[in-house]
Amino acid sequence: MAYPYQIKTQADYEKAYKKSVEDPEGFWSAIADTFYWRKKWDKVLEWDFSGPDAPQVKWFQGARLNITENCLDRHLDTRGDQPAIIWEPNDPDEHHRVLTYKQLHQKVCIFSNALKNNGVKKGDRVCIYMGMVPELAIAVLACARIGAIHSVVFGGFSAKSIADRILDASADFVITCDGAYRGNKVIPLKSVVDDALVQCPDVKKVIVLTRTHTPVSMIKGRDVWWEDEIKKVETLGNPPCPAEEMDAEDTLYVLYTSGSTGKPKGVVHTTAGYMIYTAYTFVNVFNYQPGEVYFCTADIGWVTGHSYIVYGPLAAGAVSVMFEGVPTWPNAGRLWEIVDKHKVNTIYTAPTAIRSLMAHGLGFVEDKDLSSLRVLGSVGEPINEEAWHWFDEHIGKKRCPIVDTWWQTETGGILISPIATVTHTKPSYATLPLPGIQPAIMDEKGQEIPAPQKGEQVSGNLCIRFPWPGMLRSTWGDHERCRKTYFDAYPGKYFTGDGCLRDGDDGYYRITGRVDDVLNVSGHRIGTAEVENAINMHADVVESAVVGYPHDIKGQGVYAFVITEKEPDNPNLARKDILETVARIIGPIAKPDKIQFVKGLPKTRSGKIMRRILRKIAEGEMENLGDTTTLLDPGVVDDIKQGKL
Ligand code: 6R9
Repeated sequence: MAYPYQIKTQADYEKAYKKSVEDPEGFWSAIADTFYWRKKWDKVLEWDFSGPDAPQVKWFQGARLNITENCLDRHLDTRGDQPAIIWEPNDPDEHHRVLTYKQLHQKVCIFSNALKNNGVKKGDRVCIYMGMVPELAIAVLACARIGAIHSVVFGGFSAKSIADRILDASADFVITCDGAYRGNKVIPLKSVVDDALVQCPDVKKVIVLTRTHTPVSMIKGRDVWWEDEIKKVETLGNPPCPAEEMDAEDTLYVLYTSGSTGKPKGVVHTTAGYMIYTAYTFVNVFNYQPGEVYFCTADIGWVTGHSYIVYGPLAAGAVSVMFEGVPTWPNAGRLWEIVDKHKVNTIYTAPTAIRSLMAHGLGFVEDKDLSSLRVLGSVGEPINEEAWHWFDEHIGKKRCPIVDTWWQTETGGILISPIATVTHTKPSYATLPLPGIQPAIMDEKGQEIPAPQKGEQVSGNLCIRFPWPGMLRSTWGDHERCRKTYFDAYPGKYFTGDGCLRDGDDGYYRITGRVDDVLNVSGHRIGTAEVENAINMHADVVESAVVGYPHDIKGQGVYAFVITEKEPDNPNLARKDILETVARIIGPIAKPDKIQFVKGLPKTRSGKIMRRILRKIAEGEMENLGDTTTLLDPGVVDDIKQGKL
């Protein structure tokens, strides 16, 4: 089956884009027609970005469906024996696993019944904290099949972060593993969950999958083994698990992400629009052809894994490779070895991975057969030209288009990106909006900047002026927060938090990075306020300020300026204590790369920390600090400069 909505030429793109703007309802309903519905919609779109209860966005109102019937059941007749998931383990010597659509369907049905047997019902929240094993995808899909709302928490987050998310979502159920393999490490996931649950007495059941045989404590009445629960269903003869009929706008999942405040938000995605948007963008951006092998290196703990390992590829009936390990273990050739082994046609990865592999040299690339590759993708942060060219030359051998895909947890799917084999690519440009996406570049006064003329470039803050099916609908438990965060800065528009530049010669967009207090460290989104709160929990710390600085591999590094009660006797030990505190409070991913102890922070008379100055110092730009006259005590700046790491 080819995809009727696949864009094959520049003319197709232009036609689709025009139609999507002139007649968005006609455009999206024609695509939606190719999916499986229990009942079709009464109305394609109703929306409001500016009222007091904004955003109000309803796609395919009145429609009834289950996303797993689209991701699994409807493929059974046409491609039941084709692999749905090819799973590559952490240890290259362990055998890989292949789950065909039939097998995945069966496993999802069995685990769905196991969830039901454990009391999970439609609308319940289920927190999933697992490593990258096939059962993670199975757990996600099983929740969706019975209408439970999944909230996946990345395996690198701490017990406290899990607890905060469980409490915010009032999740009554947790699915985890005894442990997870990542490179040469074993992460004791269940034990981290146990620490989290000390704060979450309402959690009724924890289902634990065996992976690493790490010793765990199983609490009577609360904790059960995945394998036992499956057996219970199997002894009943595997009764079928009909999918729960859901409303188009029922919540599919909540995924927590960092913003400029200290507390992560639960981004809410709903069912029908998200399904159509992830499938449509998957097929078009990667120019996916039926039967091809597609490999996204992300973790399902992040939105990229949700949309482009699980939902998008499976809704399109694709072959999706899932990798348990890390790109640099046992050596920096691991990703290329996987490409070679499974004859991967498309690899979708992050600039930080490319940069770290680049640093290990070509020895790990040259002995692999990468001739199966046809399309390369990048996501998570701006891709610098050096990394782009390395990817192009050494991995794509200059014959594979690179799609630099810009999007966010909130957008659900890719918004600005080349379309592989169609769009002419240009290093460091995400190029053009996909059909249905109407960007607007705004100036500081809140005015829209007109499109640049030839020979001209404009830059400003990136907004989107019209709804698209995959967008967030709310933030869990606090709709007003969603309005304030995304729809307040530029009334009537969705504000992305990113800055961008547009080139008048080709109309291309280049994403320049966050304009708020969000850092992008190795493609992970981290709020500076979150890190500061964590540092400030340390008993010796009075105050701290965190900024980002350019980092060769991570893209951005975390630089913390810290005031302590008294000068630390042993600064190195004090730094380690702070790192340990951050790892405890947020997780190891948020640990600062540099910690500088200071006596004071540059503050305005109203007490606001002038981060602009700290950012410059962290970047090593000591001279051009700009206007410091409004500072309460300009002297602190010299002190900080002298102590610069
Ligand atoms: C999908 C994802 C979102 C933030 C986003 C932006 C940055 C993502 C990018 C990119 C430049 C790209 N970002 N893709 N910047 N070029 N191709 O990463 O979601 O974790 O929510 O991060 O990542 O700053 O605002 P999320």
